[in-house]
Amino acid sequence: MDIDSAANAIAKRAHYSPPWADVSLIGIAGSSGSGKSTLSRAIVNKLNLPWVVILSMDSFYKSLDAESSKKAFQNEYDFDSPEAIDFDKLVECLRDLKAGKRAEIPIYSFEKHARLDKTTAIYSPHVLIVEGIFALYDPRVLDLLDMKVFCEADADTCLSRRILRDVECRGRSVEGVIKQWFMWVKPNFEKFVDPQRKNGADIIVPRGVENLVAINMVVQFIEQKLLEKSRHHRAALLQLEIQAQSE
Ligand code: UZR
Ligand code: MG
Repeated sequence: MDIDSAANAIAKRAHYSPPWADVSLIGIAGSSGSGKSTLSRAIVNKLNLPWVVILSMDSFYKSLDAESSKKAFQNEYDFDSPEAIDFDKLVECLRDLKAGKRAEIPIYSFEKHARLDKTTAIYSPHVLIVEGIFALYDPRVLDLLDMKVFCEADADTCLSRRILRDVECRGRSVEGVIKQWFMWVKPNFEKFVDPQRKNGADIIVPRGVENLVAINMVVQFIEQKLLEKSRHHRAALLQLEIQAQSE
């Protein structure tokens, strides 16, 4: 092959998009304590594939100024409003990943109520699960999602899970968690979180991780998507091969 035809072949290949440039994005929203993180991990385990990443929206909290930070330490800052989330940054990261680029994910410290200087890099996942109370909130995110899941659980289940987790893992007091629940989590659930089911949720999952039927449905959907992409990939490669032979 001479230089010109090699250059032509490369130019043609440049229009070909490999499967890793086409990550499947799954959004999992639902109340705090509804089991989003556990459900996400169950899906990853069941999928049993490499290149599956869970992205928690906790990473996208905005850094707080001194005044808001003071409030936060007294459980008086509203972390359960969409205002607290840096959706622009989230959209930027998701778009980068969709374009096959590397994304720098912020690291948020709940001890400092600020974003750290470091980031975590994600690149080339085949499947990315975005989980958080507002995973189905921003229209730009909704546009990018291949599947929208809403996790459902009774409020008393959510509150008891939240108390146990926040006391054990997040160094909170029972009083603090309960105060925050009635001040922010519950009213904002009704105002912002619950209405997300209407933002085109493809599947509503009651009983989270116990719901094997729902987990299997999500897993089958992802497997189907990956199979389609792999077929498309092989067909595109075959076509390139045929073109190369005829040149
Ligand atoms: P989920 N949250 C924490 O308190 N600490 C963390 O490190 C991460 C999150 C809280 C957050 C919000 N607000 O109410 C909730 N505060 O967890 C969302 N304060 O996360 O869906 O996992 O409960
Ligand atoms: Mg969680």
